[in-house]
Amino acid sequence: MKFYSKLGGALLLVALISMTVSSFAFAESNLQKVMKERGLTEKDVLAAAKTYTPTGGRDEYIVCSSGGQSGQIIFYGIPSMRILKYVAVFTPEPWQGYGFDDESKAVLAQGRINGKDIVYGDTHHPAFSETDGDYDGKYIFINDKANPRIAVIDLHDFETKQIVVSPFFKSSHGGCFVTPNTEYIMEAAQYAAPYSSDFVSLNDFNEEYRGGLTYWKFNKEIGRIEPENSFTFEMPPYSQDLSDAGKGPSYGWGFNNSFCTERYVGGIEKGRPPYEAGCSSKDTDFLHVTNWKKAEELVKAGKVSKLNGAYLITMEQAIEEELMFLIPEPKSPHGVDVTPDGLNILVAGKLDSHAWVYSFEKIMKAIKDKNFEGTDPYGLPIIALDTALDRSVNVGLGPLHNQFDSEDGVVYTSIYVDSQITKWNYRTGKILDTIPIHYNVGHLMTMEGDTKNPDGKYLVALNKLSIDRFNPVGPLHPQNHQLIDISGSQMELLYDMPLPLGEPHYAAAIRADKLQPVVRYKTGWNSRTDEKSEFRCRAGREKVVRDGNRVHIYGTLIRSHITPETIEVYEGDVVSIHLTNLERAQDEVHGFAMYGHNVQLSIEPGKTASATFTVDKAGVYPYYCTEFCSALHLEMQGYMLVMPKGYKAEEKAIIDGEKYTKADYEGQVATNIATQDVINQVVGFITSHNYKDFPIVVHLVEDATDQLGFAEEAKGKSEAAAAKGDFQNAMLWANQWWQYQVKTADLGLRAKTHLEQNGAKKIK
Ligand code: K7E
Ligand code: CUA
Repeated sequence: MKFYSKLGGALLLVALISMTVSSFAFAESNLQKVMKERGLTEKDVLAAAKTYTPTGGRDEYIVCSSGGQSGQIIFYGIPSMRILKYVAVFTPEPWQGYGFDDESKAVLAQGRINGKDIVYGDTHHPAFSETDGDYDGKYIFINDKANPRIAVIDLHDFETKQIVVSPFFKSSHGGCFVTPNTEYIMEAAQYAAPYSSDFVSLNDFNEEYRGGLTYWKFNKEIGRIEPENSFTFEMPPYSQDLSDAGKGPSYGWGFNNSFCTERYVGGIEKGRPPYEAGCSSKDTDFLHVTNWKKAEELVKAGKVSKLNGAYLITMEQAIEEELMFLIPEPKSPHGVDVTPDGLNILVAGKLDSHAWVYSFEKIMKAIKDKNFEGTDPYGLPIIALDTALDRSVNVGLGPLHNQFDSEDGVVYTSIYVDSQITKWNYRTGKILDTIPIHYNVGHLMTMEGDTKNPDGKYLVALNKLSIDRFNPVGPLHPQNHQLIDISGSQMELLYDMPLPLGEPHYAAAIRADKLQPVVRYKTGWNSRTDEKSEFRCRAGREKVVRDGNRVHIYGTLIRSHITPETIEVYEGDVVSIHLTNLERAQDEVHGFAMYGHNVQLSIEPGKTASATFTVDKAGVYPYYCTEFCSALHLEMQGYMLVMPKGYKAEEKAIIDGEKYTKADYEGQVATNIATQDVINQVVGFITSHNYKDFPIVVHLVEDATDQLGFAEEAKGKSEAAAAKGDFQNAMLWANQWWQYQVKTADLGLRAKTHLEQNGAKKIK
């Protein structure tokens, strides 16, 4: 007996193995066939396996990339390189209703300059908020180079909340870089300009034009920048470029590089040599070293005066209080990056083939010993290069930016002219590896690569040119983000991703599990101010409030109707439509678009959004929901009737297009009873399981209960009409009753599926 069972087991095992082998062989021959057909090498297939993410899969890292001239930011996943979302920041974006609803218009209005609306931005450097030198997943900041502004994006809903305008600069590039606890966001000027908004002749460039560096105070509790507690260092009219904040031992200090310390102002139209000649004639420019910790104390002690309504630390004061120092750096450098341990500062040469490694300790010693080689024309002390430098390393032609590896001392530098990434060690000066890039890399990024604890793993090269990498789409090419595996000793190219929107300058990658965004708002929420909207509306409380020609309409949205379904106003009225999305289910967004009024709202579950406009022409203006939200999405519609002034709405009943009989009504009721049976079964399934342990299901059940309540109401109206022999209305209300049942069933089935797929347990 024993023997037989053993034999049986063995036979079964053999059968299983041969099955596995044959199915594996089958898969393999299929794979080989596809590889052959598509001309893929084994290396390609390996790269695909490292990036391919099956349906429903998640990425390990989320990237926030600048969107360049689009004025937006872009989120995508790594390693899949799937684009998840463009977030509107400085530019109106209709899908998100940004710049179309009153709430976001108020955010954009914060970014006005000299009273003018500025509806685009040139976003360059996103920065995640940090706690103790590590990303905390709470906020992201981005600068606008063209109009010196900073925006705050809250990662709890990925929406732009605030825009602040520099009170001094006329451009800004060296932002956003945050101090290790996001005490401040650094923003440096780029093109020197007068601090006033008046005309100042270029002949007065040296005396009247100024650069600078602002430390914007960030309040982490409320998630907003406090301009009133921010301060700016006045700087010489050198073109300050990128910045970085010290950390660890260098905490409290900030670093900026610069170009065109020649202070050349061009003028080819007057026969003078152009900017590029005059701005690169010297061999070195200046690294600016600022002590923000000490400056903060002076501000708090009331020792800093204001200009243009904001604190300005003049160069005179900076010299006197020993707050700012200069150190020569290679000609026209670009990136400046503080090492994860905070001990070194790396500067990439751009017009030099070296990366220069400065020592924070040596800089501090020179400052302490007052060991200066002289001063610049503005009296700022200069620390000699030899005094501050650990080493310089030949990394290739045109080094731009640096990012760090998880391995101590290892750094990656983007090499623009040579189109490559160089991996090297800043402690030993040894070159470890290089990889060619397609083509002309700007910034590069490793996972959490500018924090205290870089993760290594992947690197993205943000390439300026894509040339022949993609199908041609005309003379304006997409940019190319190339994903590189850096987990081994040799870098390996994995994937090319075209980015079809603006020039993404810089990007930052955060571990996905640090992000915990919400799926819905508290009902009646103004998402831009993050408080209850004064215009929120509950189900059944929809109303119209008129004061003279000022009309406020308080409405709601829930599958599948917009309340109100008819809006009657008069020519010349100023109308505000405030809509609250009553849904609680995940992803049940409703939109709102109206003919001829530039209205397009995106109203996510819980949100209240408003559109204000003047109706200057009598007419008929249909509106509808723009998100395909349910099977009866197309029926989410209505009319705004703009009546001529003085028009009296006639007492004329609406004549229905269709006539219904008692038989129609009874047929519908039979359908509804059958539908109710389905609902009861689903409800039975849900309530017999531990559904309360699944927040998503709890929300669906809440929504379904609402819908069922509405169904009851409609049922009552239908029965009342039938009792009076009014089968026209009885049938219409019976149909509405059924519509609510369908929505209930839809929600219930979604809940049931979720429970089944996520291992819910039977409780009774
Ligand atoms: Cu294009 Cu940082 Cu603005 Cu370098 S920047 S490439
Ligand atoms: Cu709501 Cu479509």
